[in-house]
Amino acid sequence: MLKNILIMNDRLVYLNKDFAYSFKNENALIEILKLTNKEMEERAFYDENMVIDMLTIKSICRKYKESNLFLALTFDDSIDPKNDRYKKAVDNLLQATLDYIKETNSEEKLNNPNNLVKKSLTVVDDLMSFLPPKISIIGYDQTGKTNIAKLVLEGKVPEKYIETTGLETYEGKLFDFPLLIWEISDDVGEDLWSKYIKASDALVVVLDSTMENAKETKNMIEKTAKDLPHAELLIVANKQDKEDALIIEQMEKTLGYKVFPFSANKEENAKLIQEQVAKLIELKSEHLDYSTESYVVNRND
Ligand SMILES: Nc1nc2c(ncn2[C@@H]2O[C@H](COP(=O)(O)OP(=O)(O)OP(=O)(O)O)[C@@H](O)[C@H]2O)c(=O)[nH]1
Ligand SMILES: [Mg+2]
Repeated sequence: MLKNILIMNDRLVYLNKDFAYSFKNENALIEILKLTNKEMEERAFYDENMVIDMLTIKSICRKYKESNLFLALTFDDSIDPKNDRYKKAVDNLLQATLDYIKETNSEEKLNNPNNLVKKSLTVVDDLMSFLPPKISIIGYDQTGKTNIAKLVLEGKVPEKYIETTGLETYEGKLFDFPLLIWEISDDVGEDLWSKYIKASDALVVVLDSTMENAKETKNMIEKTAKDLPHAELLIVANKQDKEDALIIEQMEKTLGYKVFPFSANKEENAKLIQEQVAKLIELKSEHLDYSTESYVVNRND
């Protein structure tokens, strides 16, 4: 997913749009990119794509000779810089920046990146829809995967139950942020299942809060560690409204992970799951309260 767009010229930042926390210390990212800009200038790299790989976070940087503009896109998944759609989106964004600089002669406006963000929002949206986060929802039959996907993207509970076979994909927005959700059935077979969850930015694992399901889901979670060792997890103990639902402590003991108690059959619970999913992908939004409890599991902590 795309995490950050930065356009600058020497120390003057024209546009800095964060979509998600790229680093625990956000300033560190800006500082690294500033150094990269300086180095590219010294080595006279122009009109070139350059990919910097900083652990799992990648940045594609481009520098334009005529204007000395430096652009960096930071994302946490691999993208082919030669991809035509990406190239076109980057060109559009740089062109919007150049136009903005040309028609803006006040120093104050140039120094206020928000003005450019407002002006180039459609171009930024285009880039975002090109690289949205992908979340996979996994779990056994009838645990509540579809209900959760609909609550996250539409805030609604489906009117009637329809079985999902194989793969179902949903596209929508979460707090105005494009999001792709894949609901993956466990009946697709191991090979296909592994293929489908690849390139997920995060995983939502859904359980129906029974002991039998908790035991089998533990194995499913272990399988994901092989395909996606760095993806963070939200483990949902669904159907907590049922009288025979396991209590959370029992589920956490069986699974060995923190779980999020939930009931996906009520529309008024939409905000609760939306907030946790937003935390799962480290979404930045003024509608989000980061001080509330997070149930996100990071296996690498
Ligand atoms: N009581 C209760 N029922 C729920 C809850 N969440 C989902 N359900 C019901 O459980 C059934 C299955 O829900 P789905 O969301 O379709 O589950 P799924 O995992 O997508 O099912 P498959 O795609 O068939 O594997 C539906 O009848 C839902 O209404 C919940 O929290 N509480
Ligand atoms: Mg389903």
